[in-house]
Amino acid sequence: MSKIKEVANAVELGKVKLIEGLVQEALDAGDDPNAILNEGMIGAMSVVGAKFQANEIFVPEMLVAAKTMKKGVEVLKPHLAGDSVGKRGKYIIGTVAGDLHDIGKNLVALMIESAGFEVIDLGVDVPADKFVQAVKANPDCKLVGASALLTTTMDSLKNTVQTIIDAGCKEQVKIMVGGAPITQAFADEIGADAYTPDAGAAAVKAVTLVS
Ligand code: B1M
Repeated sequence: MSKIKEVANAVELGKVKLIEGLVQEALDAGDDPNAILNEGMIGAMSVVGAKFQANEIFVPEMLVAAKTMKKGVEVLKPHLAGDSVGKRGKYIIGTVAGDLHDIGKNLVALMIESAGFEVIDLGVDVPADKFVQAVKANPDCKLVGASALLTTTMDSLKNTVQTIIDAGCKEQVKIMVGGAPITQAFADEIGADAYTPDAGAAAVKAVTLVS
């Protein structure tokens, strides 16, 4: 079995204690860190989601898979991130109110940081007002990213964008949105400036938005 497949199996089965060693072994074997992330860990989370949907596993198993992935990403982090933190300015990011999913948001934050931004991470379940407060507290920040993973929190994303607009912050910041249920059409509909489907594309888009 390839090392990447072993990493994927460990995430899928929630082998928290084994994951760090397996990711390190994959790196030592010369596997590309991006392939370990995308084919190994993100791929495994899709399988976890499908099993949850099919009632084959339940919330506790999803949680332990998420915990396993987070530990694995910690080992990968130095291999994915660059060393030019902050040179492109600040980037405020958070998962919208009502939504506790943070793995995708954390990956976006990591890629954004590696593209040279200083990331201000507001965490999960972030009320729209808190985004506004953060924008106003950082007048030199030009980008905000908001993540939503549930179809039920798409409205919360819409409210977040509208609250930022209503607070008069659009002069200062551009708003980027993303997350599994989000589409370009939805981003356009709610008045976001940019939608990207994944973390890598978010980093590329962020650079173009401030260039
Ligand atoms: Co939840 N969950 N979950 N969950 N969970 C999903 C999202 C679900 C699709 C599973 C399923 O049914 N197949 C489903 C949503 C269905 C829907 O909305 N239609 C679901 C559900 C139903 C729920 C609960 C309601 C379950 C319950 O309690 N009955 C509950 C809701 C809690 C809440 O938020 N209020 C819940 C809870 C949880 C856990 C806490 C157990 C755990 C999260 C732990 C954590 O994040 N710390 C969890 C998990 C792990 C998942 C799945 C299995 C994996 C999510 C993940 O991390 N994916 C997920 C199924 C799935 O995604 N296939 C599922 C990997 C991650 C890298 O991908 O987050 O999509 P993703 O991020 C991507 C892109 O979306 C994009 O880039 C990222 C990487 O490239 N992206 C952006 C994300 N944000 C972006 C922002 C950007 C740009 C791109 O710009 C700013």
